[in-house]
Order: sequence, then structure tokens, then C-alpha cells
Amino acid sequence: MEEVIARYQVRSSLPLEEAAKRIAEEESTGTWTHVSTTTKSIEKKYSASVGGMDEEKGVVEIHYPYADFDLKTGGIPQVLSIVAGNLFGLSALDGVRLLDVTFPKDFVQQFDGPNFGVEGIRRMIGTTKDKRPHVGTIIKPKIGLSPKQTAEVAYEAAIGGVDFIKDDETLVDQSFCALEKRVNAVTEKLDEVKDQTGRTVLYASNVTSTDVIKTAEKALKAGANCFMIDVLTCGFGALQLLSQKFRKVPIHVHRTMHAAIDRSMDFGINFLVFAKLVRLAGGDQLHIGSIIGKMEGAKEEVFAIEDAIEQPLLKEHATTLDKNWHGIKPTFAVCSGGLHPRLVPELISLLGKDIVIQAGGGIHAHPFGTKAGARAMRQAVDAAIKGTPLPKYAQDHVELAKALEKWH
Ligand code: CAP
Ligand code: MG
Repeated sequence: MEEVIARYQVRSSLPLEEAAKRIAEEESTGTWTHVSTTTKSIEKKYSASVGGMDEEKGVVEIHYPYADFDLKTGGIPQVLSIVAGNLFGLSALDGVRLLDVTFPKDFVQQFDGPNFGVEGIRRMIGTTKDKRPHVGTIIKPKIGLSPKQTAEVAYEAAIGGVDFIKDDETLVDQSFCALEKRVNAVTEKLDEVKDQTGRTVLYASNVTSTDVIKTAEKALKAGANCFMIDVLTCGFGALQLLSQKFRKVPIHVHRTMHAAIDRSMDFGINFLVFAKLVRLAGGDQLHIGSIIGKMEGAKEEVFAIEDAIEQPLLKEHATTLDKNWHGIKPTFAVCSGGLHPRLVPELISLLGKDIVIQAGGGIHAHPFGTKAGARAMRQAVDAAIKGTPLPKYAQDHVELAKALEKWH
């Protein structure tokens, strides 16, 4: 029987199996007491059950019948209401963390996944052959620049060599930097870069809002070639909609607020679960953490997330060349937060070349300015790919030399 299997780490004064049963009941056909309206047939078809248990680690598996899910109308919001729903409030549990969820093939195939994915984005940027990491930037300061100033910063970053530019997660359509004006101004500048260098640079405008479709349409009319969404504040339904409605525009997924849910090791949801859902819902790029940057995030967790979004999850269904997860394209992993050129070689050695290395401060705080900051990041990537130590490469790359001097 097709089942969705969720793994939870549980801390409770109840025996583990009893605690697990409480989760299974609460999230399927039960409640705190037996109700006369629950028939045997309902239980047989829809009750979740307790699967494997690891007493030592306090880990349990709950098997949810596929029939409990309503992927067509409810989509990912409804999936989360089950596997990550009321159980977190059960007073019988002192601590509970959703570690992972495994979805059956039929389930996965109900989703379209990313419209572009890693290869699609590489095609747009022109890196399908050399497969180097992409370099991205976040316009800084986060808020406060006018559309014209934003476009100027974007131009400097693009001409300096970044592949990707994005709004910060708190900027949408504030009066000091209205969305249409901003997208228009940035697009004009990126067209100039295209004319001058032949390079396509993506600009992800933030469409996080109460009506993502309307907001995205506005951005598109102004020339947008990529969207960004804050998936946890805006919702998975919004991401699904965006991806289904705009097949020709890649989507960059920011995960602001995730730490409120995933940072505790005792309670909450492992980001791996959200990462899988972002891939199903159609995120082309997703922040996964950077291990060595400014944000908290253990190495093993970041590795597991990268594996889940970029590799086939069920290896038996994939050939070595087939990176598809039952036909779902891989999502490009984005490393961001406190990065600068000196950290680039270690980042690539940890996470490989299929990453977008994003730096806000690490580009715009370069002593010679944004353009030199972008150059320094690209030089650091080139040096790492060639296997040349940064100090050596910096001998004839002045921007990198200056960056290494600043971030020593
Ligand atoms: C990075 C960033 C990103 C964080 C998010 C920021 O800027 O724009 O939002 O990286 O964290 O505002 O902090 P800097 P994560 O490069 O200037 O640090 O990627 O872990 O979700
Ligand atoms: Mg940010």
C-alpha cells in the first residue's frame, strides 16, 4: 500500500510506542477519545499507523495512508497540516521534531516540480559546459535604496561578473522602491550589460505578497526574468501557484523564518522536509545554508538538504545520468549569509560545484566598491575551480587581493 512515511524524534514521559500512537491518531482518524462516528471501515482506510521505532534515539516512523492526502486541491498546505500539524501541540509530548518525510512515487508524480531546475538555470546563464558555481548577490542595504539606486548597484554587480541578483527578503513594493519602477530600472541596466558583454544576468524580484499572481504579473510586465518568494511567510500554496502559472520564469526561494521552526534540535521541523516540498512545489533555487557563513546550520543538515534537492531521492529509479526524482527536476542549492571571497574554496570543497554562492556584504563592502566585489567573488570561484590557492591567484588579480586583505 502506498504510504507517506514521516519520521519524528519524540521526547515524552509516555512509552515511545504510546507517544507515537498519539501522533498517528491525532493526525489521521482519531482524537483524544474514541468517537462513535469513527467506523471500522474509516479506520481501516484512513488511520495512520506506527512503523519502525528506535527506542535509543526516541525516533518513530508514522505511516500515513496515501488516501489521507488531497494533493489536487489541498496541495502542500494540506500535506503539512497532516505531517506537521496539531501533533506539535500535544501535551503528551515534551519535545517533538519532524526529521524527514518519504513520499511514494505516485505522490511525487502529482507534482510538476521546478520548471527550470539546475540545468535550466545553467542554460539561461550559459554554464552548462563548465558547470562552475554561480555567483549571486543580494542588493544591500536590504531596504532604503530607490529604484534608480537599486539599478545602479545591480549594474555594477552584473558588469563585475555576477550571474544572479536578488531583492532582499523584506523588500517587496514599498513606496521608496516600488516594484514596477524597480524591476523596470534594473532590467534596463541588465539589458545594457547584455549588450556590452553578451551575458544574461537573472534578477529575482520579490513577489512575496497577499496575491502572488497579481504581483508577479506586475513584475513581469516591467520586464522581470526571475521571481523570488519567501516561501515560509507566503506559503507553499503561493509557490505552487506561481510555478504553475508562470512556466517561463524561474523561481528563487528564500526561506526567511525557517530558523524559528528548525533551529531547535528538540522541537520543530527539520528544514530537509521543507526543502523536499519546495522541490515538489516548483522552486528552481533554494537557500540551504552555507555551513561556514553567518547563519547557524550544521554541516550534516546542509549536506542532507543539498542531496535531497539536487540528487534523485530514490536511487533505484534513477540511472547515474538521471538526476530526476520520478521526473522532478533538481533544485539549484543556494549558499548565502556572511559569505565573502576567502570562504569560496572551502564552500566548493564542502558542497561541490552545483551551488549558487551568494554574497551581499561580501560584495558590496569591497573596499573598491560593488563592481570590484563581484570581480573578487568570480576570481575566487575561478581560483578554486583551477585548484590555485587564493593568495597565489590574488598576485595578479587585484580585486581578489584587496578582498583577502579586508577579510583575513
Ligand atoms: C545574506 C542575506 C540572506 C541570508 C538568509 C541576509 O546577506 O541576504 O537573506 O543569507 O539566510 O540578509 O542575511 P549577506 P539563509 O551576504 O550580506 O550575509 O540563506 O541561511 O536562508
Ligand atoms: Mg537577505
